[in-house]
Amino acid sequence: MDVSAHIEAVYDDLRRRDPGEAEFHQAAQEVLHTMGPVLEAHPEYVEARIVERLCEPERQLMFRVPWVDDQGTVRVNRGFRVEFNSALGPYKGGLRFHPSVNLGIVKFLGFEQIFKNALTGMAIGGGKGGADFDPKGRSDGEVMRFCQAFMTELYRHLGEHTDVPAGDIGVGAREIGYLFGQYKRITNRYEAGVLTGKPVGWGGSHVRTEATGYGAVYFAQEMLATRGQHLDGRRVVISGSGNVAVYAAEKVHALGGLVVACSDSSGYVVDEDGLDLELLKEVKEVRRSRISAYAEARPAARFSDRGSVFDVPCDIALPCATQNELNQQDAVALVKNGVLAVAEGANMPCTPDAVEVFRDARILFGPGKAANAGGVATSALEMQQNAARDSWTFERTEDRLAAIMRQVHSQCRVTAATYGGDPDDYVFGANATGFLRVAEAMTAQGVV
Ligand code: NDP
Ligand code: 2IT
Repeated sequence: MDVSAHIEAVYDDLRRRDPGEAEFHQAAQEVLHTMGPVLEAHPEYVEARIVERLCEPERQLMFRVPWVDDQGTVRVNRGFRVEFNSALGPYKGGLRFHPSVNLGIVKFLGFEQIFKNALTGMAIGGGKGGADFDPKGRSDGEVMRFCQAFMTELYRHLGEHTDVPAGDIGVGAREIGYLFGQYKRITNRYEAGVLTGKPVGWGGSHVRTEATGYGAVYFAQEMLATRGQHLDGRRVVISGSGNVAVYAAEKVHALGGLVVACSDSSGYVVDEDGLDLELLKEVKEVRRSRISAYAEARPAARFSDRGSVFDVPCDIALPCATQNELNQQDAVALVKNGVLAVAEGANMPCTPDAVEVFRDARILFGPGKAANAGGVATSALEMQQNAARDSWTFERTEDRLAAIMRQVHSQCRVTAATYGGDPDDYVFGANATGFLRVAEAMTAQGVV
């Protein structure tokens, strides 16, 4: 069979059957258009329709989430869980609470998660979920009642061997706590391994909070090392100021770099002295305030709500906010300002034409499936500790994370080279490595 015709047919079919799921189409296209050399080498995967099966989730759940706000008003949100692929292990992936959440976004995230999770080398399948609930401005009581209502429906689909959610945008330790409490209450079972991202005091893993950001910086460091460069003394720009952004910044500073800007959806701050991370955590994690409050508290910093954080000159850019936040124009500005490396802390933050700009300029580019895999990998470490009723030290866990990120990085390069590509092509390397592992398992498990 003609491989490119096969890929085209799968993609056309997917768009026809799921119109209006723009982000899912984009994520699928990004993988499918790199699959040629792999499928040429493995006609058995074409024969077994692996690509077609990968693009169709094993199960998609959508449910009503009714709850009552502090004024006594009844609210109705929509909940999602897409259980995409379980060839390698239980469905694993975060929950996103954000007003923009819809089925297409959950599917794009779940699809990416399959390859990312495979790339970590761990025994986790791919899934994702969330709700179109907006936690901004909601009291703790409202967030708790929402989480309880959400779990009241979702619990029946979860289990440490079935489906194990974690956090994502709008879901952190507070939400995981409320979700776990409700799961425990309904099932009358303390199943620590049913959710990851729990606080360390009751079943969580050290380093899970930091893992995605730290891991993205380790990945950037590995990429730089291939060109004899390092982070020390480098200027770094980070988008977002949530979980991934804050801990990426922390690791950059620990390795001698200087983070000069970060952002949220209202604008960005520039702080030429290097971000004050204690202040940033206080503003974002404790006060749950806007990023402008950082600049108000620090005279050396300035806030802007015009243009893009990526206009700020830097050596390394780490987009850590959300999908399609870094467009072609941003990429051109980064290249013009001499950027050396871009590592995606977020999922699919760079638009396809931005990635093209980096590729043409031979900028080191780490796609999210590889660069942000440290978060889910540490979730898998949390599952291991829960299964063993064990708790590792911070140092031991961080060593494991660092080793996993080195392995993810080298695996991307090796696979790219094996299939006749450029070892610097981390996009192809990540997609192909993840695909091969899942395809082998799916083939062995038969047509299911
Ligand atoms: P948080 O909710 O902690 O932070 C999200 C940050 O991104 C906030 O600063 C937020 O700003 C900003 N943001 C969100 N949506 C938008 C938007 N539409 N436009 C502009 N800015 C936006 O989430 P995380 O840090 O956990 O997640 C960030 C990214 O990393 C996501 O893409 C997520 O999928 C990905 N990721 C997360 C992992 C994890 O372990 N948490 C693991 C791997 C990837 P504001 O407050 O103004 O909304
Ligand atoms: O996108 C991601 O990898 C995450 N949000 C983390 C998923 C997880 O299960 O830890």
